Amino acid sequence: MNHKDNIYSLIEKEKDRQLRGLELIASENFVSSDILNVIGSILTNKYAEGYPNKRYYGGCEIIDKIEQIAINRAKKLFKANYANVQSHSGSQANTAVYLASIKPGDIIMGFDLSHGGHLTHGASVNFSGSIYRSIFYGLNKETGLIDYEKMSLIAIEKKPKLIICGASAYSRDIDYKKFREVADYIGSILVADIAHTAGLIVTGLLNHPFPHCNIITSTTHKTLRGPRGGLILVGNDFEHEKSLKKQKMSQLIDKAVFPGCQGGPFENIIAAKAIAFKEAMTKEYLFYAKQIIRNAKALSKSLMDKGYNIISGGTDNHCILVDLRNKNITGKEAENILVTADITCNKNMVPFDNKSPLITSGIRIGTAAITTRGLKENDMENIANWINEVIINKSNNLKIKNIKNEINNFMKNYPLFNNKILN
Ligand code: DSN
Repeated sequence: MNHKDNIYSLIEKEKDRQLRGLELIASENFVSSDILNVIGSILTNKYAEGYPNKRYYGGCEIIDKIEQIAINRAKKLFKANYANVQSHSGSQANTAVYLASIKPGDIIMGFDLSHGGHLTHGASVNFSGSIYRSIFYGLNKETGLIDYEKMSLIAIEKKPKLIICGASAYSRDIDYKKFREVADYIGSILVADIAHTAGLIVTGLLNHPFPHCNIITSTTHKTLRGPRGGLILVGNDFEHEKSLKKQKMSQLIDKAVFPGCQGGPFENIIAAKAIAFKEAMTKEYLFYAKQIIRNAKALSKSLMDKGYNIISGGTDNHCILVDLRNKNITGKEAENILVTADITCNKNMVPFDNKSPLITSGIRIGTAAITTRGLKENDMENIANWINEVIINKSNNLKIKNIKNEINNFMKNYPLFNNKILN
């Protein structure tokens, strides 16, 4: 660290890093200036434990209105009858949903982490895999698609109390109806975690989990392009028996978020979520969401043309999972060498990977952030070229430096998204 560094100078350096490079991390994005301003507003000063009109602190009259606007917009955007906008993250949203709907020791069924699922879907290193007994479904080895048949057989045999669908690294759309059929058959609660794809779902570009799923959890900062945070939604509210007492699922979730697993809500973030929900209802956002998918399809095709193996042979969403096993490079090496050329992505397990999660055989690429910067389909061939050139010249520092310069000059043409006031 440079001895002159301080937090402000480091923020400037980070801003330069974000602007000059190609941001391909599938879970990242760039928020609008409105959202950034609201995150940095004085709303952060206020304690407001509880819910609108039911708080444990005085002086919440204005905060109540803000949170209510966020709730109303979330319900409208996701076609839900109930929304809780207080979860600090997607993981905390999932924590609250489990707390609301099942008991310690119950069986949950999730998407295998090494096939594209998330830690909170039952991984042994996560609370979800230690408090609950987890079982998993995964991909078909040949097609790279979710093996719905096997999922049904496992579920019917083990009868999980809760099934969670949704993914962190799956590039295809999800057939929620198939999950519903199984959930109905065994009487389990069905949850969709749409953290990655929320923005593509609310614009109608991907299948909507409602009415098939009972509950949706999400983050607000990936394709949805809002502040870093979580969200819980219920389509049709229903009575649920927990601890011999029947209560509405919406009430159980409210209690599970606060006081169940969180304290005071971040009202600056909740206000920023409200802005993001409104942005996501605009025509401009629909164009943006369509472009995310067009870019992902074009990039996936360009990489395949260069001999890269793409899991499932393409993508329906913002995400591309590249299997590097035919390229003589691990995921870890690829992530590290790409970052030296200012191409940021993350190493990722590929299905049936024989390498550890710290090494991996693949990388995950996403197009949400570069699409916000304004890149279009015809730029994807360039990006595929740069990725390929860096990987095949991994020991050639001069070549990589030249590519980095090319990328830095190219990205100067795409200043950060700056949208109009939409509050
Ligand atoms: N870390 C997020 C992602 O990158 O997908 C999920 O929590």
